[in-house]
Amino acid sequence: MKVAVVGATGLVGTVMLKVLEERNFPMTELIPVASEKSVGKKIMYKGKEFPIVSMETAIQLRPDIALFSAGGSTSLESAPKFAAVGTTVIDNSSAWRMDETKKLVVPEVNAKVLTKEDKIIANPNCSTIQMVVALQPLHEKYKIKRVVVSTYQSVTGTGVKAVDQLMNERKGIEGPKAYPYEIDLNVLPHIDVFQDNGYTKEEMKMIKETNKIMGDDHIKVTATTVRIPVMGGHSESVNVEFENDFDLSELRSILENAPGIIVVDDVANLKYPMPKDAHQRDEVFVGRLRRDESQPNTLNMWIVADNLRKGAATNAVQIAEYLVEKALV
Ligand code: 11C
Repeated sequence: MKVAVVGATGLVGTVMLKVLEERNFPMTELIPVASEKSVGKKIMYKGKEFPIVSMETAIQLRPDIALFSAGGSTSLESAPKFAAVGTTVIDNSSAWRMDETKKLVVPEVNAKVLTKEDKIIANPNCSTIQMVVALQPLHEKYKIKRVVVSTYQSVTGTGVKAVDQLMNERKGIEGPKAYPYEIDLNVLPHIDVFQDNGYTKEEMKMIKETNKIMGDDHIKVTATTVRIPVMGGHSESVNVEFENDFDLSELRSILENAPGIIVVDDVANLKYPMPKDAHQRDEVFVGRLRRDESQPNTLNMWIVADNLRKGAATNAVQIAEYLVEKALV
């Protein structure tokens, strides 16, 4: 496989390269792509140097797969150009996610929807990915009616500027601000821009993307997304109402046996998922499993994942792995 990584110097692009290397992705050629100011610089992959090239050069090289993490407008402009030369694009931006002609994929949930004809495939939002990985096996068994989610999201979801803001504030240094308020020792109930309905765009992504990935518009979702001064991953408190009742130990064993999930739920020994433990890991961690005693057939759980890995880079690489395995590229 000839693989282009578009946005190779960014936060997610860097992790994409790391994940490709760690998982020994079958690659004959790596084509790192970044903005004009980085062209000619080198990146390291498997101990070798690779020169960063421009978008135009990369398109001429006709890669088999292009992993994009370069923002929505770059993707809208350049993904179709790659698709036109036969490249399959896996795009981490929100540009194509709700396009009815494009698939939105989390391999553990809906990889089967992919075909050879899919030339632009959308990678979902990080907070959606980790939630649907945990919801899908439960939906298959108990049928979900409604989900109420509140998130506790890492500053890495915003990008380098936000990480710098947090670190600068911690050291008492003035610097550029990614957020309208201080983030250290604070909590912002505000991720991405506010919409006319009072929700943020991040909240609406969680609602719409969940229905599309799970292929079920009947699942009702409501979300409150919150930024906290944390780095290792996103956490979510998720309340799930099922149509059918469940046995808690059976439900736990369904999650334990589901792909991509590690259950960490031993409160007697103070074991529960935390971003510090999920950091640099590819799995989704689930814990605090307990009945919601305020109404029937309802569960409370806590879900944590590294938002740059399963929430972005790892999910994109897993889609690429599936395409290779099923000979869809
Ligand atoms: C955040 N979820 O944590 C966002 C970052 O649509 O891919 C990812 C935005 C996206 O701020």
